[in-house]
Amino acid sequence: MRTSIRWALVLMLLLALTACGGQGGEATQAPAAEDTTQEATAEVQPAKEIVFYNWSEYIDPEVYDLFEKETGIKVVEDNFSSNEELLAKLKGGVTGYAVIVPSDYMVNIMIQEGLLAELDHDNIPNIKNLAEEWRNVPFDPGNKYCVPYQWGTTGLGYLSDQMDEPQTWAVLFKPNPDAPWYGRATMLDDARESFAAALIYLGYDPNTTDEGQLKEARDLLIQAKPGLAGYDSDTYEDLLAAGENLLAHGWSGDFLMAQEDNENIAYTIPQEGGVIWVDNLCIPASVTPEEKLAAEMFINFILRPDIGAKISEYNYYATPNAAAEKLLPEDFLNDPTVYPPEEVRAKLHFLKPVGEAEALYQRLWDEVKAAP
Ligand code: N2P
Repeated sequence: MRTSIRWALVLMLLLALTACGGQGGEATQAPAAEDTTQEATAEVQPAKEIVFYNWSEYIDPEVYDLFEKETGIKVVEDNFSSNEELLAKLKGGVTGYAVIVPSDYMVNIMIQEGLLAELDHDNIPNIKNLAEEWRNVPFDPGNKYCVPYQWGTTGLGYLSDQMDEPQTWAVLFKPNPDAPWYGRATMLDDARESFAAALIYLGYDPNTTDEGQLKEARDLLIQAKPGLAGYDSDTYEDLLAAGENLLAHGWSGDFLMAQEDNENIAYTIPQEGGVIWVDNLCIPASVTPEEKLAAEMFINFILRPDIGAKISEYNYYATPNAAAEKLLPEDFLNDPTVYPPEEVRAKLHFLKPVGEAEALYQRLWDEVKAAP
């Protein structure tokens, strides 16, 4: 009796093992590779927490709470100050960032370097809310890798109760010790942006790769230094609001946001022109499938009309989201700082990748930073 029970157990165990082996075999010998992929995708659960690597003060933190309430996914924010800093992080092999916000020309570079994951549009149905002109941007046709987040311009913010509206970039590049803003002005801590200001002032293409022109721009930036309090991309608008500085090279919406603290802050694009840009929500190629799904859900959430409008109302940048734009108040849509009028727009340049010259820009920028 006992022996037969023992044999029966051994037999059951053998049967169970064969069954397991059979199952495993079936799974590996799946008839169509496509089915396996679908099965795998269906099994992916979104990560419970993702890191959003963003420019500072660029999203209403309430968006995180609303997203978490809806999906259970927590978003943690970390900040970078320039496209080059973001690129260096990714090239250095950092992992853990699920959503990043590179500008136009940097999207180009990142696609070329294989640093971005392709978006699964099935997970981002709200992409349909984008205005037509943002569905086919030259740096990423068809939104294959990124979704435009916000757009704006780069110009000069100033305290209108303490100085006249600056008409020209000469307020920075021809420093005058008698000017009230001398030593109380800042420029962006950003190679491409600061070189663009100098090149535009000199009448050159802000995307030039000509070494002579770039050296001239370097000399001009060095010449401006005695009139500067420093280079700053994160707190320049707060220093204006506090009355510590009078003039700053910076991004349109940041100055509008700081108007909430000091109504005398104003913004202008000097007569020589300035920079126009669009920042984009993208997913680094290094993400896990779980992070990618959560990242796509977050991007889809941002593309909801009410959330898009909320973000623009917070950061004062224009939205590429047509459905969100409909929800924004008239005075926002008529604000010339947010939407530059045609004659100003004609003087704005997008930054473009400069290929090999990128290293030259960085080297000359290092020289500017190191100069007295
Ligand atoms: C927000 C910075 C705007 C990003 N503080 C400039 N591309």
